[in-house]
Amino acid sequence: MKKIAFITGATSGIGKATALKAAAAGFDIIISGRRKERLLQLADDIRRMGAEVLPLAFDVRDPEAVKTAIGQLEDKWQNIAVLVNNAGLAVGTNPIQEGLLEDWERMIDTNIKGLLYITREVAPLMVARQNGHIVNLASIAGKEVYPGGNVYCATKHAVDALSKAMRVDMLKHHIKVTNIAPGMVETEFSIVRYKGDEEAAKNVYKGMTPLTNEDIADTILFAITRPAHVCLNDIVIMPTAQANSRDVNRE
Ligand code: NDP
Ligand code: 8X3
Repeated sequence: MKKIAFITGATSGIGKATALKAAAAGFDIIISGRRKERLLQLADDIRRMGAEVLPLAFDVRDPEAVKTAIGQLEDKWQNIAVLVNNAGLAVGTNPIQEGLLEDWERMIDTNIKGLLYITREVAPLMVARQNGHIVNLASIAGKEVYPGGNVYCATKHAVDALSKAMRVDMLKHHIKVTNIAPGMVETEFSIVRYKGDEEAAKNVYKGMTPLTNEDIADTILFAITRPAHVCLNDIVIMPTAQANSRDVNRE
């Protein structure tokens, strides 16, 4: 039987690339996100690759929706070997004194609470089987802070802490936890952060070569295909042109 990978935030960017690469590597795939049409299109693409796929459209911020979607999984789909907690976003770059509560709540509800709701439903399935691997998409924003990053950085510091905490709680259940902390990856991330301002989003990567969604997907695939006794705990990955969140070599 093929292993099952559940990837949240698969309608775009890192999640989409990870779903496609995991399907190519022989996993059957559960994909989730809010944009149903994109999910169904991706599901078709994955099916054409010969993998089975289950698209689940829901908002990770809605605990009841999360519970229903995962609680109603058929037996086959409950055997989730790998959970990739990828759904997440940054909204806004205001300094703290000008922060918008609505932006803060979207980030906290998605990046921390959404990740927790998903994990709360999937982890017991893994514990019951005494096997599994949870991959959390954190960020270098979970290792450092930078101007205007305030609440986004706080949410990713929380993910970093939760990865460590999950690893401790999961230890006796033989479940691996991998924290992935990328630097700049050109996806829809900056378009969302700048609320649809594509020019501002483009400028983030001006004069430098950012990582691609495929670079991160390759890294995730490497982590989830190690032998049973090997766990990559924490992976920091940046473009060659980036040293940290502030030092970027633009030419
Ligand atoms: P994208 O914007 O391209 O993709 C984000 C994904 O998250 C989409 O599929 C989106 O789906 C999903 N998502 C967002 N909010 C929700 C929600 N409320 N419910 C369900 N799904 C949701 O960005 P990336 O691929 O770059 O981001 C993926 C992860 O990687 C995020 O956690 C991000 O913080 C992290 N990251 C990104 C970096 C970057 O530079 N790009 C660097 C470091 C970390 P939909 O809108 O359909 O719901
Ligand atoms: C995304 C990377 O540097 O914009 O998490 O915070 S950064």
